[in-house]
Amino acid sequence: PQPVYLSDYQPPAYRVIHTELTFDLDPAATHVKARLLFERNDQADDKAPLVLDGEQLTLISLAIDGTALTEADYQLDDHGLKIHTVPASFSLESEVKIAPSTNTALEGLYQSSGMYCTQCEAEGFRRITFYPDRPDVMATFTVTVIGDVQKEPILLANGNPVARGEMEGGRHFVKWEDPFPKPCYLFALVAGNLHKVEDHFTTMSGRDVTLQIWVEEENLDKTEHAMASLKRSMEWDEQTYGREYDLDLFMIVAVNDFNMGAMENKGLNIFNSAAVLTHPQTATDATFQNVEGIVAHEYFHNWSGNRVTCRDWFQLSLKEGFTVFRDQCFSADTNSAPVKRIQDVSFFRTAQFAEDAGPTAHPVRPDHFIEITNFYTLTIYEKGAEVVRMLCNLVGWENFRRGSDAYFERFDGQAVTIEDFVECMAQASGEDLSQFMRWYSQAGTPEIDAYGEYDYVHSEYRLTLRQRTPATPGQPEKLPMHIPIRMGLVGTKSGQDLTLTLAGEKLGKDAVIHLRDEEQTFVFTDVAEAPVPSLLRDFSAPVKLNFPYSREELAFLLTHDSDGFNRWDAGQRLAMLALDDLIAAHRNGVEKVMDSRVTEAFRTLLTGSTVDKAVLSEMLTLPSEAYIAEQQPIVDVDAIHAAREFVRQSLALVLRDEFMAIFEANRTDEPYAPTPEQIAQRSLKNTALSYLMSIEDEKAVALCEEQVAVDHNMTDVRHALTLLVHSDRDDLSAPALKAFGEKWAHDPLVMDQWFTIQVTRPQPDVLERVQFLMQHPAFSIKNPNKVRALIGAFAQNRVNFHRLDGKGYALLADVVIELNRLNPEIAARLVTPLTRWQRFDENRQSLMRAQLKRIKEEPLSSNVYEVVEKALA
Ligand code: BAL
Ligand code: ZN
Repeated sequence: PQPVYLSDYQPPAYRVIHTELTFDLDPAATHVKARLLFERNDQADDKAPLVLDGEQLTLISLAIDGTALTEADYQLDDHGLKIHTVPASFSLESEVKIAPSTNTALEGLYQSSGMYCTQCEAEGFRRITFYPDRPDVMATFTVTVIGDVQKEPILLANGNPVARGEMEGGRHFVKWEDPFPKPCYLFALVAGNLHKVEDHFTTMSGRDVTLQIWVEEENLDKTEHAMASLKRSMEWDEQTYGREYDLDLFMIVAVNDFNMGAMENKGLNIFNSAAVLTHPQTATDATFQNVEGIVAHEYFHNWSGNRVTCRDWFQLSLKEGFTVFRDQCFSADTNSAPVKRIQDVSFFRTAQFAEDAGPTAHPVRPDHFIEITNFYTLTIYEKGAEVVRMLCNLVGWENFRRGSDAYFERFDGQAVTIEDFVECMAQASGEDLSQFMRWYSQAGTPEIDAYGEYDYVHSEYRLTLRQRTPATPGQPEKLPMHIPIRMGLVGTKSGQDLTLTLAGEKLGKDAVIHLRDEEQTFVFTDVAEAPVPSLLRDFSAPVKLNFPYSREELAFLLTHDSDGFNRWDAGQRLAMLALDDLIAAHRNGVEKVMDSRVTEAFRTLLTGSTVDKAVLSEMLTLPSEAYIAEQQPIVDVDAIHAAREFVRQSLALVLRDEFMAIFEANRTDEPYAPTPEQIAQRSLKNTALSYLMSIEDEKAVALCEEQVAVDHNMTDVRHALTLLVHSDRDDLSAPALKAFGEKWAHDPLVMDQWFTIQVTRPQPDVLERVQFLMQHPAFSIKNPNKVRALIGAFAQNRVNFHRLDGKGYALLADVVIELNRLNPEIAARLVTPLTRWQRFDENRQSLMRAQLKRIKEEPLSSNVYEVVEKALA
């Protein structure tokens, strides 16, 4: 397979003015008729052929302006169709046949639990009909869906229904019109035996919008939270961005087999059932919050993505980075803002930093790709959102909002580039953002080494910052970035933020300094007392910042920093220093000794803390094994696991009563509600229970047994069951698991949790469990949620996946090889843990490489080929 390059972009020679489609649904032979009105673009050569994408289509007929074409008129291959000569303006009529029932890749039109649905982003539409499948071709659509009255009573597509009727042979049809021009990746069709929940929203200009959530009948009681989230999102986008919904109908459909979380098709969002269905008995707090965020994300795309879309797929972060930033702000406004930030950054620093340091590292705007589905990455989404967040902080919210208004107004109905977006921000603010653009073109995580010195004589604090971005594949040399660093100086005597005066200008007690050069020194004057710097507040830039803090300074920031995020981060840094010592002790076979400063910091948090419960729960949570691994030059999975467990157990032994008191104080009999207050309380209580279970405290074991039996709240049940299964009390966990599995055998989303709980435990029997569970009737390799819940979760189980006999790697490779044939997109994602082989010891490196080479010997999809090729380069 050959890569495509951003630099080769050419506008299309022909645009589609209007698209008319008719689907005659059948599992093995759906007929798709298309009537496309084309016009040649002014700049195009009048002899330019018409080039259409098309894959896995059986062509039945082809005509231009009613005249059938013969084989001499066109050239057909596995990737599409080229018609040699066409007029300047014409109608192309085609009919093709496709087979939804055998479509296991879940791209294009496929069947999920008997219902028909589509996934067209990025390049799935070419599996539906011959078309210029590129986002810069935007057309209005009229779609007629014909189905069986019994099997497909509900027939949905984008826009508004304009006609419906009965047909002979037990068939019926519905005709839909979408008046907003859209690229074909936003096309959607759903047909099946669906049931709806309906509500309404009145927009800011007083229009009534009908809101519908379509599900299988048994899930009708799991839609309330998604509907409430949708209404909150619509209101938030009006109030925050002035964006109003534009159609009279907004639909969400839940499907069981879906490669992504959800898809923002115009007026007809299609959701993975895991990203929309919730019920207190079946979904955890984390799922409730995730659903709220994804519903918001897809809704926000209506403007940032649909009304204004991407010129080409290299610009993917234009819509995704901006929309993730928007959904992050929405969730922060709706829940606990500091906790949202802590959780996002915690995940980002673990997973995106790893991607940015690995063989598949790429810029927020890649300059080439083989398979675009491989670029729905943490870099495009999450780093893209961090870049937009920096832009917002650089220009200030008011300018950002003016820039965003200008962007939506100027480019409505167009397909544009990242430059267009940034230019709106530059014009609204008057800022020079040219150096800032490097965030879009340079891959890798910038590292900043910081050093500070207090001069008692002159009352000055000199802060020196040196930046460096490491080489990444294809980018050996990097230029300095424009990095906004939000900071304060916390007085060691007063414990208060000191006023920042830089070059004679008073900046206040919390300010943003701009690092633009490779090295810069900032001299703060009138600093009345020796300070501890609080740097990168609220994670103001996606960088690694090293400052030689002493443990005492970190303990000081943990209690005195006015920035909630940095208070949490100081605790993480303090714990990391202790963990580093313990990892070294484990490797050297030396007795492990707990750092009493960490214990005392925890005691203070447990007994005297005034921070809110949600933040406190985060502060009491140690860095994950994955995050710790990211900090090590060579990952020693066993030493990391042993060190972290040692800290957990040491804290639990010394602070047993304090943890128990926190647990007791936060138990409640209130009926479940996904409110921020209740979620915080449950989170804190369950964090305490985790510590107590790390020492298998008798009372904690009894509490877990009690909690597993509660029936009204999956958050508590799942947490307690996980703690039992991850403990050595198999006598208790085996019957509890069995009972849970039997009780929820009918609910696929709960069974996903059942799989994950079992394959993430640290005990050494996990590999055999995975093999056993792959034969379980609830598992199917064709369902992406099952693959993620069982195989994906196992690959995150660090001690078991990285077994020294290499069997964990072999199992993953076996599944990747099988999935490569069935669902290349999921296969390519699943292979990721093997691509990180450079991070491990030589023995594991060679075992992981051997599996990558075994995969490479297979006849590979372009998806898996691209990832494996990079990993072995
Ligand atoms: N556009 C793909 C799914 C999402 O990011 O919303
Ligand atoms: Zn998105």
